[in-house]
Amino acid sequence: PPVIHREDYRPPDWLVPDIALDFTLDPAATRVKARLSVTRNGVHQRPLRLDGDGLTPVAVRIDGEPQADAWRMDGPALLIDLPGDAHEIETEVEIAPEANSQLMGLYASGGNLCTQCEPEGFRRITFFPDRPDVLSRYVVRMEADKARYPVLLSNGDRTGGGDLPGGRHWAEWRDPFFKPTYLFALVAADLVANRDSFATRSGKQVELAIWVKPDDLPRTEHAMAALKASMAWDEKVYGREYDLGEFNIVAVADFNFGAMENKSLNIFNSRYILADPDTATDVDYDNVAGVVAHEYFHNWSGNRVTCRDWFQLSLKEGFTVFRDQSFSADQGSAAVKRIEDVRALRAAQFPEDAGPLAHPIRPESYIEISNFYTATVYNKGAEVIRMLHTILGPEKFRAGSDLYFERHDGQAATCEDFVTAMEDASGVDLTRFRLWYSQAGTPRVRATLTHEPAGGQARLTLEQEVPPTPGQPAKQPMPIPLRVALYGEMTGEVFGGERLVMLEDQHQEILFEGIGERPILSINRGFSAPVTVVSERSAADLAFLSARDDDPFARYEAMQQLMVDTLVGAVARGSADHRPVIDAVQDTLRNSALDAAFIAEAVLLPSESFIGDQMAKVDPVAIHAAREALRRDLGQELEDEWRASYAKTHANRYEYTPAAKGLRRLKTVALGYLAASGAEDAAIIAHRQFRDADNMTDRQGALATLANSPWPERDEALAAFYDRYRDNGLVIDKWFTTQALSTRDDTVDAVEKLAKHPDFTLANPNRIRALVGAFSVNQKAFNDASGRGYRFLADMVLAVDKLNPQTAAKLVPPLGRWRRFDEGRAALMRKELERIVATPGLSKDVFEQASKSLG
Ligand code: B3K
Ligand code: ZN
Repeated sequence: PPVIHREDYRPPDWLVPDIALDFTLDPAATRVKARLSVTRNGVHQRPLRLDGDGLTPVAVRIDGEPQADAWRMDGPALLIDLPGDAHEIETEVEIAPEANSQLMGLYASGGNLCTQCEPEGFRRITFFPDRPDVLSRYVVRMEADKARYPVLLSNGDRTGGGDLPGGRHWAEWRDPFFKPTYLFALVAADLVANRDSFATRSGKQVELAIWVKPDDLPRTEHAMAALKASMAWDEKVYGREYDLGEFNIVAVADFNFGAMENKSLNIFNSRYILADPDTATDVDYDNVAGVVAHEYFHNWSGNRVTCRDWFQLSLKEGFTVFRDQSFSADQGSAAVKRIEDVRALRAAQFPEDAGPLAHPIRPESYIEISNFYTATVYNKGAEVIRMLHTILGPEKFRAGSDLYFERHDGQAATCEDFVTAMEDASGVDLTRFRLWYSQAGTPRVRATLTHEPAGGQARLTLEQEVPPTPGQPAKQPMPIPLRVALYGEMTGEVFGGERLVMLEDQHQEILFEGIGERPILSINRGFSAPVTVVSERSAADLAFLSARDDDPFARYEAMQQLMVDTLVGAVARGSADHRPVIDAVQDTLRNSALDAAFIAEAVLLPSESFIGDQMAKVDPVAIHAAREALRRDLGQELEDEWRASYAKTHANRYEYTPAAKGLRRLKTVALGYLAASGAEDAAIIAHRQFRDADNMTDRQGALATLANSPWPERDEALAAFYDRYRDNGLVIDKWFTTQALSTRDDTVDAVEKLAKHPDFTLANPNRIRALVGAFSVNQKAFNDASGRGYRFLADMVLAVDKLNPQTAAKLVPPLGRWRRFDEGRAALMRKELERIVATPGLSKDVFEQASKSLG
């Protein structure tokens, strides 16, 4: 398959300022008529190329006349030779939404019809130059059976509608804003709406609606509150106001991604809309608010200013993730939000950056762009914007974003445009900062602190190394903003406050004066740069920071480092001194100045995969054993503390507040440690929590503890959970995930069996991710030495690929981690990748992921 290169970008040959679409909707056979006004862009003689994917033209008219010999097919695309500089092109095609298993273009979900166009789904609906730098005004007319599809929605404002003979009806929508194809949307559905409104700061009234199945209506309040909060936040923090009279959100059960920011008609995976205490955990609530905000924020960072080409994806995604992270931080505990975001980055992006699929946040080439909606483009992209915010400071950053929106409103822009706007508004030279857009790989920073008591000087030596990544063997040093503080060992005072150190070179030394006692280094505070810091700090120093650092992230980080050092040591030597970790955890648990949410994060051991990522070769069995041994010791040695924490957090009347969320989190963490301790009554406590819970957070927390256990209560709880929620797909997803993540020795068997469960289906991406995606991050089970986990995953990739290549391709990366494992496992993983690549009829999505993973 052809490789697309960033440097090959050329402006479009033809522009399409206006498009009128006319849909005669039917699940088996939908007619799509398109009328395009096209204008030649520049001086050239090239034909008009209209992308298509699986389309056959029923009719083609040029300036109102059928012109059989003026057009031809070039593979899937339609080519038209045009004499003049402006013409009107009409095409007509027929598509079958109910047969669309890729969930790209127009498809059916739960009996309704909806679209997904980003990145290249529009060409599955009609012939068009399907690229983000062709911006058009849309008029959309649709007609459908009224009983079956009473709700007809598209972008912009509804400008007409009415009844038609034969029980049919029609509606017309107009979007006054120029937009690219990927933001087009249409919905024909039998849904009900939660309606509300929002008055913008200039006094405009916006009608809001969240469309769901009737039974789900009571589960839409949280999303609606989040939408209104997002609208207010974007006005306050970025000065961005909403620009249309309507804003619609539609929830669908079958969706390849989280949600989609189509202009004024967001379409959501229902898991990021629906929430009530009985079916959604606190994490789900947070995700709903975060994704609602993310899609809403795209109205400016994505829609009003869009991307010139798909290599610029991080222009909208990195920036918008940064915006949604900031929004969530402002809604609750900023410290805990930062910890969660860094944990997600380390779990998903660091391994990507260290593996065969590593790419810069602005990739240089791709085979299938859908494969580049990655943690790198999104989450590292957000870290890059955050670094700009740190380097410029909030005022200059805001001046930069204002300039960017003003300068590029209505345009398809580039990452370079964004950085230039930041530079122009701030006066700060960002020449070297641009390396963050072009170089892949997680920089490693070695930090060494020495102290000269006589002269009262401390010297911080920083050394950076950016590891080689595919296609980039040698790297330049990056500008790395590090927030640094030095603590006095005896006094506990910070010397001279926090400093922002810019590490620009490969090697740099920073001198601190007036350091009268031995200093302890606190570095990369707030995780100011997405790097790995290597510093030889003793267990005592880390314990000090975990108890005293006034930056909550640094405090959390010190505890994590202490735990990682202990566990990596235990794996290397077969055992380790657990005492420093136990004492530090005890101090944290007893510290009444800390809130429960922070304590729960801080006392949690790093995941097995994160421990693996710190080692030259991953030994999943030894890591699991070492971590379980430490968990057991922590459980036993601090049993009284865990019981006290549990008792304190046990009060069981549900409330959705940051404080109550923190207590619930700590409660289940304490339960986990009690279970690990082997306490005789742990099974009873877990089962009681499961049975008596008045909310899903407590219930699922208890179920996860039970699912890891050998206790007889386990199967009973899993069966009860299934029976209670058998009609709720999103909760049944949790039932699959909880079992797929189990640390028990029989998890591979269980997962193979669950894949044959009547509720498992390859047609629903959420269900695939719930079982197969979850299993593939269960380091112990997935890497079973037999290779059964790898075989299972490859079988699933191949089965899903036949229906839905995009979702299949997302399952591949865990197999690409083979270099990180022993020869036996590596050979088994490669064998599965080779089997995938050799399969006839493979999609280019899976081909790209699997072939690169072998590299
Ligand atoms: N922009 C969409 C991406 C969906 C495309 C998936 N192939 C979701 C988001 O980031 O808001
Ligand atoms: Zn996005």
